[in-house]
Amino acid sequence: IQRDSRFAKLTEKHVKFFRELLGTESAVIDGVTKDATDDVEAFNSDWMRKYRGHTKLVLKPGSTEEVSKVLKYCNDNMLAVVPQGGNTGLVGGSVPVFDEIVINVSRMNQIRSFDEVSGSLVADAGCILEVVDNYLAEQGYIFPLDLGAKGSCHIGGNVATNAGGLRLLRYGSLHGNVLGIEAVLPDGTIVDDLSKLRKNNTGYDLKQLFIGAEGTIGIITGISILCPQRSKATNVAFFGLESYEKVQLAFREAKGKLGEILSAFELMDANSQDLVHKVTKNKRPLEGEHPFYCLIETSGSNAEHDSEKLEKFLEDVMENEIVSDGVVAQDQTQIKALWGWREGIPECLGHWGGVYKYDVSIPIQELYDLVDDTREKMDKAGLIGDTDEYPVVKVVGYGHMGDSNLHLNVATRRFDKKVEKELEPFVYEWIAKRNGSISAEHGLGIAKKNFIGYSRSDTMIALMKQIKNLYDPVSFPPLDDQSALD
Ligand code: FAD
Ligand code: 2HG
Ligand code: ZN
Repeated sequence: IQRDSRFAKLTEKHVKFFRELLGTESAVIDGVTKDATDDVEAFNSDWMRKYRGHTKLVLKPGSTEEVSKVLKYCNDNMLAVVPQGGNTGLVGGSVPVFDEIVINVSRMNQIRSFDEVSGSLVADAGCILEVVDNYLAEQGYIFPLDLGAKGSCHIGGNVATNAGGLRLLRYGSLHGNVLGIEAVLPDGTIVDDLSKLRKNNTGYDLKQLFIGAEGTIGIITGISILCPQRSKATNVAFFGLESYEKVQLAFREAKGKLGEILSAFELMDANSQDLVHKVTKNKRPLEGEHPFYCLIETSGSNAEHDSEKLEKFLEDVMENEIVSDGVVAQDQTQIKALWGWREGIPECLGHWGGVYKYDVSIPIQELYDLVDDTREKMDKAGLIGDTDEYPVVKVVGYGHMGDSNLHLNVATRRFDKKVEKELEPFVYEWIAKRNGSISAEHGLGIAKKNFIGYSRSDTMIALMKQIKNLYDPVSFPPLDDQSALD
């Protein structure tokens, strides 16, 4: 794709305006009026180091009013922008494609209010997820979303991507938990829908449009969210299983026997654990190796009651030979260590070079077939092997079994066009044939944008474009069909 020349090029005059508007030194990082390219660089590349833009300006407004003034000015002056939160997104949506101005709300990082009775929290979009969760822990509450990137991602970024994470099975999607949103539209209009109400059937629920919109229709500056009470008792068990059929049986048993206290059911295959082991060198939780592993977490209010349930579950899955081996964490340190074998996968996979990531929803019975089929394809093409001449290290499958959400990762020694050609559109066609989704939780970004048609009909795409054009009317005709969703 080419830069649309109708967007203006950044000049010193523009930078001067932003400097006067935002004031302090830390609010504007620019490589236009001064040589600050190093500072700007961190904002130009994504977490995977797969996508790289060429911005010369990063703006960090400190209030919703400032975001509004920035966007209005950019709109009036035809300056392209990209919102960026913690920059942990995995589809290249948080970095500029060309020279778009990065708008980062990290200076907006205050908790605005918390209601200890209802559990509703109102906070700035730039708050870091882990910081908010630690604050909530002190009040006996928990943020209804948890994910491996919690130490860096923003809650605004989480809402913008409608992140799913490790406990969606228990707490549900952000579409259900977010009570209100404050956002700024491209023309500077402030959307003041920061309701704290659980129920509000007065007209369209417009905030839903911003959840998962990936910043395409506005910048989220604040959110209001319903937080559940933090469970007093948490248990984590880690199992080895001999087949994917057995994993499915274990999942059914877990839902049946642990029901209301089940808070996570995560799947990891042997390859993923092998790579984590190679990188971390940590002692494996179980003796020997197994084709599949799963991590089960329970969270409840009565430790004794929960342990009893878990014991019964363990007894059954062992007796019926559903699981081959298992271990239950005895304390917080062990809980953390077991979670490390799951949460650490994305980071460890990057160790060899590039990773091709596919985050897909598939009917649960067929979930793992995609990994086997992809591995076979790589093998047939002669691309996978143990030595440097092969680009692919391993084809790995893991993910949120509880949500039928697989993460197919192809760990490589380098990003390689031959590998990409084998994977795409193969993976997307495979998904479309099963009516799955080519993006379960990470979004479209730049990586999946052109493949939306594998999961959405032409009618649905046209409706989405109408909404995009309503909130962000392009004052010139779009270059082509695709550019309307940029
Ligand atoms: P960014 O990466 O900065 O941005 C993501 C997108 O949102 C971009 O399109 C950006 O333009 C837009 N955006 C950001 N902030 C705003 C805003 N204030 N207003 C409007 N638009 C905005 N995702 C999951 O769903 N589940 C997981 O389990 C999960 N685990 C992860 C584990 C790791 C180790 C990593 C690196 C990523 C993981 N992710 C996961 C992906 C990622 O989506 C989340 O980390 C997170 O939701 C992104 O938040 P962020 O603040 O980093 O957003
Ligand atoms: C996870 O569940 C994240 O760990 C990241 O969604 C998945 O890197 C990936 O493919
Ligand atoms: Zn995930």
